[in-house]
Parts: sequence; structure tokens; C-alpha cells
Amino acid sequence: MTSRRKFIQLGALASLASFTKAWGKPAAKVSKPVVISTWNFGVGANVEAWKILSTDGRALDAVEAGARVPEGDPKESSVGLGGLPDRDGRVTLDSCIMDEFANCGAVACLEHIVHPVSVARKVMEKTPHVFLVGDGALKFALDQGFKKENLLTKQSEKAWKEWLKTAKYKPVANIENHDTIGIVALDTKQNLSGACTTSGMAYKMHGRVGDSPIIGAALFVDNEIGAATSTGVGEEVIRIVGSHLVVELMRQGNSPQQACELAVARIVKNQPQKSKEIQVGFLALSKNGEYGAFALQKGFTYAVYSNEVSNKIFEAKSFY
Ligand code: SD4
Repeated sequence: MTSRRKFIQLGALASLASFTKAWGKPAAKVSKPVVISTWNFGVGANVEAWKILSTDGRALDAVEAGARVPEGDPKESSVGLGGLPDRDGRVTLDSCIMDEFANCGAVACLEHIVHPVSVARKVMEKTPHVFLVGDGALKFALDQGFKKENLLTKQSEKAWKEWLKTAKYKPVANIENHDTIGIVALDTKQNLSGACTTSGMAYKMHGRVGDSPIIGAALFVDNEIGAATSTGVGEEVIRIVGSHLVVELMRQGNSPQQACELAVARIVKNQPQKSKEIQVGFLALSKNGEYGAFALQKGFTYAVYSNEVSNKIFEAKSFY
């Protein structure tokens, strides 16, 4: 690297670091195993994940089991069954999963399957590929024995028909205080894994894919360093390859908390105006059990389950 390039890069990092001085507190640290997940519904997900982690199970199994909880709950309107549809009334799901060996699998724009996270895991384990989308993902799921179901509940259909009256696409930050689930875990063997699953932004264009199924955007795991996940307006997370950025910032010596703050600051720097109106939140967990979270706006909650913290909800600090 030329010294000029190096100088520019260091300068950019320094200016991001100055953004975070106001927060910059040491991250919380717990012993292994631990699972952390986004939003209040993370509590239910963590219960299932903890059953596996507390009996020396693998983090990968724990995050899948956790993610399946909101996926299967018809009352959760942002994940799996009962998720709000796109503007054409179709429920399309995005999900990904990543393990301690950097194996990963993902599905996007998948219809009719309640548990996209489990389809993503099958993509990881049974195919030479990482990512299947749309009809191909559905065909693969059916071949694997998943059942075809109607995911549009009466309640979500009603909400969509109401939306059609104005048909304005304006995502509201922290809708109903829950959203995409991102879940990361560290098991007793000190291995990390993560998963992310969502029905995406309500009333999106048909075919729109957010950050949630994109490895590096809404989820990244590096078993030497840590794991990170995101929630919020996916377009902004994709632009900065958010979760990969968080893990790389941890590799450079930042705590999970500082890394989440720096990633959020990067979004603010890219979109000073827009970032005031939208929500994006990051959650990170290090190899040694430190965790941190940060968001653009107030209201981003996450749930932590470890031997020391028995499945408590915390609210992340925010930029605004
Ligand atoms: C997406 N990140 O589709 C998801 C949705 C979400 O808060 O998390 N909304 O962009």
C-alpha cells in the first residue's frame, strides 16, 4: 500500500472514531455460552437457543432453533408466517445462516415456507452453493421436504389492504418495537454462529431483497474474532456491508460496542439527512463473550441470555 493511500485510510478511520467519543464505553462481557438476538422477541428465540447452548450444544443449532421461534409465530408481522407482504400482497422471506467454519447458506424472496432459516441451512449443507432465490429456492425447499403453506394471515392481509388505500412506501422506525431477528451465539466449545431471518420491509416492491439474507450485510461470523448482525433499513446496511464491517473493526482492536458505533457512524457519514429518519441497529459478540449494540435511533432493543444475564432485554444506545 502506498503511504498516501494508507494515510487516507487512517484519516477516514480517525474521523469515524471521533464520532463515537460520546459513547465509547467498555462492552459488557459474559462467560460462554451466550446468545444475543435483536428486539424484544429475541427473548423467545433465546429460550430455544439456550436449551441447546446450556447442554453443550453447537452454536449453529442454537441460532437456527432461536430464529425459528418468531418465524413460526403468526402474530409477528415482520418474520416468517404472518409477515407483512410486499405491495402485490405476496409474503417473501429472506434468511441466512453462518457457522464457525465460514460455511454459509441463504435464501431470498422465498414464498410459502414458514422456516426460511432452515432452508438456508440446507442450502449450506446440501448444495455446492451459498444463495438460492425465488422459485429456485422454493423448488429446493420442496425437494428437501418443506411444506408449502399460505403465509399471509388474515391480519396481515387486512393491514396490506389498508395500506393499498394510500400505497405510500415510508418505513417507520421501530414498527411495533420488533422487526427482523438477527441472532448470534457462542457455545461452550467457544465456537460462534449466527442467523438472520425476516419478511423484509413491509410493502416493498416485489422482488426486493434487503440485507437480511446477504452474508456480510446482515450477518457475518469469523470464528477467530466475533459475529455481528443487523436490523433496520436493509439498503443502508448493504451499502456499507455492515456486519462484515463490524467484525473487521473488531479485528482491528475495537470492542463489539465500538465496532457497532463505528458502523452506524459510517451510515450517518454516507447519508447525513436520510439517517435521521430511518432505523438501523447492529449487534455484535466477540469470541471472548464481549457484546455490544448500537443504532441510529432510540428504541432498538436486544435480548441477552448467558449464565450471568438470564434473558434480559436491553435498549441499545443510539446516534440520534
Ligand atoms: C430488510 N433489514 O428487509 C430488513 C428489515 C428490517 O427493520 O430489519 N427492518 O431491510
